[in-house]
Amino acid sequence: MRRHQKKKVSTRDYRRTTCRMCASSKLYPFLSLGSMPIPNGFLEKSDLKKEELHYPLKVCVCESCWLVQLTHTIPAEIMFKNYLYVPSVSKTMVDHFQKMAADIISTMNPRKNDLVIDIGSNDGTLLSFFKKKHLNVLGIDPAENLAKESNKRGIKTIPGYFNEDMAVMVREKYGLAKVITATNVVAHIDDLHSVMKGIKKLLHPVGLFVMEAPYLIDLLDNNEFDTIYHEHLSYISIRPLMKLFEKYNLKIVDIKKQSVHGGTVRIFTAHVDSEYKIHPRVEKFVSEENLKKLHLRSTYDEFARRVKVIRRDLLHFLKRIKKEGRSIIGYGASAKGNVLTNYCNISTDILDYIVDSTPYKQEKYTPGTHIPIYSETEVITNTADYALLLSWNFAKEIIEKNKEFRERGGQFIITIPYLKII
Ligand code: JHZ
Repeated sequence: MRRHQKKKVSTRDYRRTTCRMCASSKLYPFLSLGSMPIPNGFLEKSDLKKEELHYPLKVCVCESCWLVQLTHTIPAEIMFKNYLYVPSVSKTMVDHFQKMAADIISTMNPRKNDLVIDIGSNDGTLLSFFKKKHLNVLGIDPAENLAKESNKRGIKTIPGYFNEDMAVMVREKYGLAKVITATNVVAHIDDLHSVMKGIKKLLHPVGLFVMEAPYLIDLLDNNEFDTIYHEHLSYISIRPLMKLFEKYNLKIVDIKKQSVHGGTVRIFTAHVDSEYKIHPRVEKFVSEENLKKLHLRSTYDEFARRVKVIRRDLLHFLKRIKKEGRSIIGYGASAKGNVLTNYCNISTDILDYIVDSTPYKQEKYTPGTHIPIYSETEVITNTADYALLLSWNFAKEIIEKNKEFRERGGQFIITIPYLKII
């Protein structure tokens, strides 16, 4: 195996001592995934010999507000300035965003030319569906490469971070927003209070703020430990979030469960004095969180125990089939895949390479484990016996489009929620 030049960042650097939501110092650490590079830190061939920074990856729960969060906060500039993840390469995500736009439009009937703002707009996929319905759209995203691409495609995008100052600037220039969306981004933001202040200032009196985030209950129930990584500073559950919104005179008016990303919640929020009624579903989510004992240490300890079992079983299986002379490739160079491979120390001694549909990732190497990434067409010509599914959240889409691989005897290895070979 290739020798990697690791440089471990001290565990004292970037360490949090208080909860990012309620400022309590009662943080209970329950799982360490070790030390690894940032999950979207893909490398060029010329980078492979350079030193690679490894940051601690450890998760804790606040015993005051019960927000699950990382113990270390890596500065956003390190992670998001040049970003290679785009949702538009996955049909599942494009369909999902189309339905999400339709859901929001039917919920609040915005008028032609009303303003829709997407925080963390990535390549503008979600906004493109609002634009088709004749709404004015504006994206905000720190990834300069993606903002440039979106602007080229006609989705006006400001490169930058959403916070209170950005909200004030946008309000002055573009006016109040009838809809503000934020998919898979609130959990990525360190200063949640500044986000809330920004939303409060930018949201029209009858507007809706609609966010989506992977749901903590699914993460725990389905052992989705590989979705724990440096970008995800918080792991969203409703009870702590509700308190945060209340603090800023915002109210959660509805929550809808979605299947993407291993189980996601779509949360609709409005000004507290707006006419939106609170749907009974909201209370059901709160009760469910009590039933699931999200307010007990033992829930998290038990999860951490299961994670170690998954690693042990997976490594045992992979080593056995390698010994039998079988070849294995990886499928989907996702951020979560990079967590799994780094945590399990899986490199080119086990995986020949990884295939991925994202053009930006192809011909690059995975962070930490330095596995080469090729386009998906490699699977068709390749004779691998197994494909380790590193994007288990797209299992259906990926398995369906690789019928030929299975017809000639290839098998998929799925790790989450438990080891399965199909
Ligand atoms: P995917 C991203 O995580 C990053 P990742 C981010 N931080 C976040 O919060 C979560 O999403 C929610 C490829 N693929 O979506 C494309 C194929 O090759 O699970 C992607 O590289 N063929 C914003 O990176 C990867 O798999 C296919 O047919 O863990 C999937 O990455 C399909 C469907 C996907 O997210």
